[in-house]
Formats: sequence, C-alpha cells, structure tokens
Amino acid sequence: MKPLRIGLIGYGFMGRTHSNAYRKVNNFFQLEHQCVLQAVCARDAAKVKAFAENWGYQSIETDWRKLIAREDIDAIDICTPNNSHAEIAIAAAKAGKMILCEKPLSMNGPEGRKMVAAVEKAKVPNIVWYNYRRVPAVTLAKQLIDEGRLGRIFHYRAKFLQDWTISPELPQGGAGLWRLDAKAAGSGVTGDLLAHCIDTAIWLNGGFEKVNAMTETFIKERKHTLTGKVEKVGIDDACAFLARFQNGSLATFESTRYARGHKALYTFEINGENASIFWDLHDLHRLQYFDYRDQSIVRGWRNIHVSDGDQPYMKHWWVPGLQIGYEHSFVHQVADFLKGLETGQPAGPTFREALETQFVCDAVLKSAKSQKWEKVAKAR
Ligand code: SOE
Repeated sequence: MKPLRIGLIGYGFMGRTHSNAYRKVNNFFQLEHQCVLQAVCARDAAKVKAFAENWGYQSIETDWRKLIAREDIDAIDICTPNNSHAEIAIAAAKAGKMILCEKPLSMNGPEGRKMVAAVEKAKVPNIVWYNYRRVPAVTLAKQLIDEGRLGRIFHYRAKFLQDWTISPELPQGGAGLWRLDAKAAGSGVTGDLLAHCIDTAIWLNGGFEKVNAMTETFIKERKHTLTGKVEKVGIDDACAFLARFQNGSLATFESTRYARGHKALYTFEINGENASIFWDLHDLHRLQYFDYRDQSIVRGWRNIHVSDGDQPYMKHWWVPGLQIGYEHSFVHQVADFLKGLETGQPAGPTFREALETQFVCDAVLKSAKSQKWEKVAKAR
C-alpha cells in the first residue's frame, strides 16, 4: 500500500472527526493508499502534543508554514477557522500538497476563486468536507434522483436549526466560539449551516439561479473572548431565503441558532412529479420515500432503513439492519477521496464545486442587504 502522510492543521471538533476518519478508513475500505497520521499542527504546543498522543499523530508542529514545508507530508487537512483557509490552502498548493479543506471553502466567493486557481494551477487533488453528502441515506437520495424516479423536480425545502447561541452571556471569538465572530467566520448561519444545505441541494438538484433572503442578528453585542471588550456582533444569527434553481424548481431554505429545542435539525424534502424524498439528520439512517406510481391501495410514505449491503457504503460496515452514524460520513469522504486518487476521477466537492456554494452564500447575504432578488454568480 502507498502511504498517504497527513498533516492536520487545527484540532477542534473537526480535527477530531477527520482524525477518526483517517484512523478507521483502511480497516473498512480496500484502498491503494494507507492513511498515516504524520503530523498535527496548532499554536499551543502543550495542547497539540496532547491531541497528537490521543489520536496517534507521529509528530507535532506549532507553525503551519513549517508543516507545509515538510517533505514527509503528502496532504494538508485544514481544520482552522474560516479566515485562514485561503492563506493555508494557497501556500499548500504552491508546495504541491494535496488539500482536504473544512467547509465552507472560504470567507466569500472572490477569496474562494483564488483558492480554486491555486489548486488548479498546481494540479493538486483537493476536496472540501461537506460530509452530509456521504450519509448513506443522503447518497441513496442522490441515486434515486439520478435514476429519474422523482421525475421533474418542483420543490426543494431545507432547514438547519440549532439553539446554542440564545444566551446573550455567550461571548464571541476564540476557540470554539470563533463561529460567532464575523472576522473569523465570514458569516453566521449562512456560511456555517446553510452552506451544508446548499451543497447538498446543488448535488441533488443542480445549480441555483437566484435567491431572495432575510437575515437577523438577534443579539447585537457580545463580549469578545480575545479582547475582553463588548463588541458589535457581525454575524447573521438566522437566515431564511427563497431560491429558484436552474431546473425551474422553487426552494425555501432556513437556518437559525435560535430555534429553542433543536440541536442540529438538518432536514430536506424534495417533491418531484412522481415521487418525494424526505431526510432528517436526527434519524440519519432513514430515508422517507413516497412514490405515486405504487398501487393506490398500498401507496404511502416508505420509511427506508438504509442499512443493507446494496445501499450506499453499507457493505463496508456491519450486517444488514445495523446502522452507522455521523462520524461515518467522514470515513466515507476519506474513502472516496482515496478512490479518486486511484481512479483519477476526483471525489467531490472539489474546491471548484464548493465555490458554487460560496457564490450562493454571497448572493444570499447580498440579497438580505439589498432586499432584492440576487443572481448567483457562476463558479464554472
Ligand atoms: C455548528 O454548530 C456545527 O458544528 C457546524 O460548524 C458543522 O458544520 C455542522 O455539521 C454541525 O454544526
């Protein structure tokens, strides 16, 4: 097997999900490459050492530039806050490293475009961690749509609801809370949560044409963890938008961190002329499917438990009927990325594909300001 020596930058929540995926993937998938946890990098030497020991990384760095310069690293995994993705990715591409970048790709479309140019110029394999595509039930939804079972699609409806930022006492900025700081995150729920919904939607239903959005920042000021001062909040706490897809379908998207009672309720429903699909992250192994072509006396919503060997990814895991969870979507992403290296057919979303999501986010935020329909710029 060929070693694929990983250099991970950042050790937060995503650093853990990715590390877990690298450790497991070769136990469950037959691949040419073997992931090697070569080095992990973060600024705090004591913390990064503890992380390396826990996850089995062979070495540490405290300066990402040194990590990128190392000859014994093949792939850079970027798990840092959004405002550092571009600088790191562009430097990693110049150094000829493969790049696996945490979502969203960038702070905005123009910055993302520079990242796309850098990886395409350097011809380095690249991918963005939009992991929900690889929940087996979501991948099955893609299969059913591509087989034409839904027919013409009329509606796409997605939500991503959370409730963890309702307290005005919650500070912004710093480890764990950089998502509340616009300077580090770029935007609020639009780039953090709706970006997932948009990526899945583009994958399942094709490109967006235009959007009409509203956003709100419910808590206008929060103490900043790094400065200790009360500062203006620049992120969107909630965002809802209407969209028209290029295929003529109509859509609604909603995300908030103020939906009391919901921790991570990502749902989508798609209505086609023959059939409909519904998926819910809280019940992630199930796909709800309604097919109007069923005989009328038995017609109804089917609740498909996606756990059989002939359903996406499942033959790699346990026996039929036994389900898997959130962390497996990351294992699948690494498996597909490695398969892409073998076959020369890159797994998506590549930086260029993820740029489309960035342009939708830009149009959404622009529309929330202009109060008008805004066209989505083309990434290709
Ligand atoms: C935010 O709470 C968050 O962790 C996102 O950053 C992730 O991308 C999402 O999958 C779950 O929620």
